[in-house]
This record gives sequence, structure tokens and C-alpha cells, in this order.
Amino acid sequence: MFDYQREFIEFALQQEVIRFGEFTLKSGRKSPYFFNAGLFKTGEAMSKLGKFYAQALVNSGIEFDILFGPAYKGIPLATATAVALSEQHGRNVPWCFNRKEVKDHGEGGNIVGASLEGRAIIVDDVISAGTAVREVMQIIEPSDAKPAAVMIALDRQEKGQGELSAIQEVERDFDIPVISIIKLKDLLSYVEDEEAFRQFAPAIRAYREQYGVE
Ligand code: OMP
Repeated sequence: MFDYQREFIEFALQQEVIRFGEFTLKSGRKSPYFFNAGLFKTGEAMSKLGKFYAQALVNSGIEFDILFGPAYKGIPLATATAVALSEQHGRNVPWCFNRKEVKDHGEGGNIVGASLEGRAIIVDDVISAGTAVREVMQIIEPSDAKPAAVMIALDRQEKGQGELSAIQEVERDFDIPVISIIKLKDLLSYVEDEEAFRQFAPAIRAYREQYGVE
């Protein structure tokens, strides 16, 4: 695990974005941990978060032209990443997002911000079973953009529709990489290392036995 990944876990725990307990996921799976990106809820938190996304994106070496933030949760994430790319990495990258409701007056259309074209990075929060990211691909398909990668904060390393991980299925079906700031394995090794969190490790390991993939 890199230093910035450990820092990210500590930051997310401090903001209560990562919590332990019993949570029912979108997929119906019952998880002993949950990552709620909506709880990065101050200016300072968003500023830091954008830096983590931008760092992971730059480290990936992937070439891209535009950031796309799918509504709703992807919108502030793409915004914060674009700001950090400009301020920290000297890269002035266009960004845009979709409306969930199609607008038929005013400027019309359902994309706001830069026009959606070129190699697009889809900036989102979490992939579990991969349903949300498939919906995003359908939004991009009719545009002039081509997905270059999906960028998320947490890869839960779970099975998708079959035996592969949801991420492997996305990589296979859309022929693009998925970049994450951290993966479940990083979170688990952090929890195992830290006295204060070690109590949560057995439930996470049991969950990984049931739904996880390597
Ligand atoms: P999948 O569509 O199954 O990949 O789940 C991804 C979505 O689930 C995310 O976009 C979130 O809305 C939600 N989610 C979280 O935000 N955090 C988690 O730790 C787990 C989930 C989830 O429900 O799987």
C-alpha cells in the first residue's frame, strides 16, 4: 500500500465516510462496511478528496481529454478532480456531467459543462456489483466521447454477474481500465494493522469469502 492510500483511508475514516456495521447494498448483499462518498461534506474535505483522485489518475498514466461525472454522486467528484488537476498538476482539463432529467427548454440537452467528446474518464464513487457503471456507459454511448477509464475511490473487489470481479467484467466488456484510489485489500490490511479497528477484520474477511474475488 502506498502512503497516499493509507492517508486516504485515514481521511475517509476521520470523515466517517468509511463505516463498519451492517449495511444492505444496492445489490442486496449485506456488507460489514460501507463507503459513503456523500459524507465528504465540507470545502476542505472536497479539496483533499479531489487531490487523491487527481493523484491516482495521474499515477495511472492513462491519457484522456475530458472528465465526466455521472449524476448525482459523480458530479462533485469530477469537479473536485478537475480543480485538483489544474492546481496540483498544471492540467486544465474540461469536465461535464449529465442531468438525470432531460431538459426540453433553455439550452436543452442533458449534458452540462464541456461538450462530451474525446477520451473520457468516468469519475464515480464505488463499484460493487457493477450495475451503476453499466448505466453510465449507456449515457456515454450516444455521445462523441469514448470511455478511456473509470476512476473510483473504492474498488470493493466483489463478484459481478458471474465469477469474475465486477471490475474485471467492466474491463472486459468495455475494454477500458478501472482505476481506484484504494481497494478492499488495502482497507483490510489497514484494519488488520490498526489496533483500534482490528475488531472489524473478521467480518470483512467473512464477507470477502462470500462475495470477494482476488
Ligand atoms: P454497484 O452498482 O453494485 O456497482 O454499486 C455501486 C453503487 O452502490 C455506488 O455508486 C453507491 O451508490 C452504492 N454503494 C456505496 O456508495 N458504497 C458502498 O460501500 C457500497 C455501495 C453499494 O450499494 O454497493
